Amino acid sequence: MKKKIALIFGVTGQDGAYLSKFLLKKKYKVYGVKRRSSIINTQRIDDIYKDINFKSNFVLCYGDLTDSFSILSLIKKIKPDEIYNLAAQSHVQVSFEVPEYTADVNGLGTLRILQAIKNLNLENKVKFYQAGTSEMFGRTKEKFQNEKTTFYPASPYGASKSFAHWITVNYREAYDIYACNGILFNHESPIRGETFVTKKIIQGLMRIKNGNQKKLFLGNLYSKRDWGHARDYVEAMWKMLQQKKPDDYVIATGQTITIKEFVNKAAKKIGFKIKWFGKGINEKAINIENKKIIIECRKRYFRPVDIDYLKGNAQRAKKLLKWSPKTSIDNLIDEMIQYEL
Ligand code: NAP
Ligand code: F7E
Repeated sequence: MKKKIALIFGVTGQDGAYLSKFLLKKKYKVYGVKRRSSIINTQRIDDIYKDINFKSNFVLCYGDLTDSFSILSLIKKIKPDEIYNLAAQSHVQVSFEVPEYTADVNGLGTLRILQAIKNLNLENKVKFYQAGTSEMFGRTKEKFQNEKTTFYPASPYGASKSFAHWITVNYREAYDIYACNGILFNHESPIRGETFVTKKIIQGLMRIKNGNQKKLFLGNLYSKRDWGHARDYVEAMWKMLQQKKPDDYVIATGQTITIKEFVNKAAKKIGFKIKWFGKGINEKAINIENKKIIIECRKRYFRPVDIDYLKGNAQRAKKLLKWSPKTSIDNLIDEMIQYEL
């Protein structure tokens, strides 16, 4: 039987690494698109090359979502069965600093892939996955967000992803492309980017424990997030492309906790006894054993506007995709700590 071919934009990111391994295990031939960088950016996927079972089916190519020519020529040459668009300027706070670039990569980049599929007359051959996000729900008042919840993005990142979502729906309806939006809530892992809050907390606390860092500086401690494991979420991406008809699905755990609760869980597991005191920007945590302050807040980590509350309802994915999250928040934290060790 002919091997299925997948093309992954954003292969060097957290989800790109998990998805590559997932598809290689399913015997796909995987082409990954990386962008040129001045320092090696393939750390998350280097182990694939060392794996005798995988390396002959894994190919890296250069490309960039801001460059229509590279997108078009890659799709033309590879003629994939499935395209996963995971590439993005994915940091919400950074999107306030580079809004135009964020819109270009996340919004127009998605359009460029869809238009390339159309220009190459591959509408009936290629299946397309778009990496949507709970950030599109933004400041919604709905307490349990699902596929019907109205978008109210609260950052250039959220707005750019909302464009990407609707242009994907539009190309599906206008040109009959098998195109799906995954609306994924926060998902983390040991290979999460170091400036996202979960990784920053665990790495920071572990360094403090080992005497390599004095303090951890954070921003808003009271926003709530619905955190799952990236390994579980990439499976949902693939399942979306294996259905009879394309559609959009929320992927979430349905559990939500504050940043402060995440810190408390991680600190306890790492062996700290901490006590919080102070309010707002002056809130701090002290290590009870040596009376040293180990966590403080800094204004630079607060956003011009933040999303206070996200909690996803993935009932539809559970029913139609037979997907459910396998990793609890506690197991996720344990795995992230273990990796740092
Ligand atoms: P990530 O770790 O930040 O990875 C993003 C990937 O996009 C990296 O491979 C990055 O390359 C690449 N990229 C950035 N700009 C690019 C450009 N101009 N052209 C081509 N590639 C570019 O993100 P992630 O956590 O794996 O998330 C994957 C996708 O899901 C993203 O689209 C993100 O917005 C979305 N999402 C993530 C979450 C989450 O909680 N993780 C939730 C919902 C949606 P470099 O390695 O060179 O930087
Ligand atoms: O922030 C608060 C911050 O940057 C989570 C991306 O994958 O998930 C991610 O976006 C919360 C926010 O993730 C710090 O204000 C406090 O309320 O880890 P984060 P995010 O913004 O939720 C969504 C679903 C995506 O789609 C995105 O691509 O934590 N927070 N103190 C902090 N956040 C950071 N980064 N750093 C802090 O020091």
